[in-house]
Amino acid sequence: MKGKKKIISLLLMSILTLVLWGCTSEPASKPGGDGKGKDNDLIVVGYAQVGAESDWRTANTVSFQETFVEENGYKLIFDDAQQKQENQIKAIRNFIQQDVDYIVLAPVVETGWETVLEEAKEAGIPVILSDRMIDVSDDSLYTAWVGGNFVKEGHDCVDWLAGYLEELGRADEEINIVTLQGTIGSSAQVGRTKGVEEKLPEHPNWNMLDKQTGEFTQSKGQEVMESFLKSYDDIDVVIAENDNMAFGAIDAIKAAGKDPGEDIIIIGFDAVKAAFEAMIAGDMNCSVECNPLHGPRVAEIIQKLEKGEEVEKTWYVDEGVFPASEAAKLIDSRPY
Ligand code: GYE
Repeated sequence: MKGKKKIISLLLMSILTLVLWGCTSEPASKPGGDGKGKDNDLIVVGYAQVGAESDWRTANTVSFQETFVEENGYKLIFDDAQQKQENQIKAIRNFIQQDVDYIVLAPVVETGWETVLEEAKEAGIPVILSDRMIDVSDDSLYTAWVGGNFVKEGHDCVDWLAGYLEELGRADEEINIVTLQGTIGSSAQVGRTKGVEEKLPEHPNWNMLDKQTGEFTQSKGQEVMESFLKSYDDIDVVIAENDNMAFGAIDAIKAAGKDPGEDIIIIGFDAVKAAFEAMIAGDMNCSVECNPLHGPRVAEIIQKLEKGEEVEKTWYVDEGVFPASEAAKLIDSRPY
């Protein structure tokens, strides 16, 4: 009896020793790490996201959430700013307070970032811009930017329309266009509007009747299109600066008893899956691609920085143009 008790207490003691040893032998921080000792060995990334206004944005969020996972060595702190710059500034200040390793910012608009980015710089936290650009005189306020070439997308839109009108035998007709613009002051809006405007003089028979913001959302796109349809009875083309506003325009045109894709040519940007569906349904004519899958690209930049390597300041993503004639063939291969 006595012997058995002794063995049990010896066993218990050795288990206790093992447990205690296990607790204290955890390294305080990763080998070669910065000694901050946060979340064990994980690289902490704060992402100040614009919001959830479009299919593009959702795909972008998912791309970050799937990339910056523990298995890949990251902890992601995600913030949805509901399309408000003040919320993004707050989020960045929170990230600084939490002493994250990297800040990723998808800036809702281009201006007004100096103060908060100075604060990040002073805290020694690298800022990587994703998707949209910022307008600052000191470009040391961010480490790198990755996104689409919005001006080129605008050019591609005009060139595609010119080719399509030619195909339809309407190249010399008077063509009336309206534009549903994105969030005013965002790079995606500024660039696409500029790209289209730069090329308009090549087509003196085209008139830009009106431009107004639809805030990149389907509901606002629909609302603005309804008012355009009331003001103008001879619209030939809608340029929607994202697909979701194009979907809103399609609904407004149908409600007005017209046939989108036939009576009015509809062009969107992004080339999200739902745009391929709208093209297959005959409601939409073209979408100019803008790739949202920036998660792995930002991770590549972070990995380089972790190794102390130099990174390129500007990373443009390759993008195509997808007309309705190719939609059925391509829809299944679309990743977003
Ligand atoms: O086109 C739009 C989104 O900044 C490229 O933002 C992005 C744009 C995208 O809401 O759908």
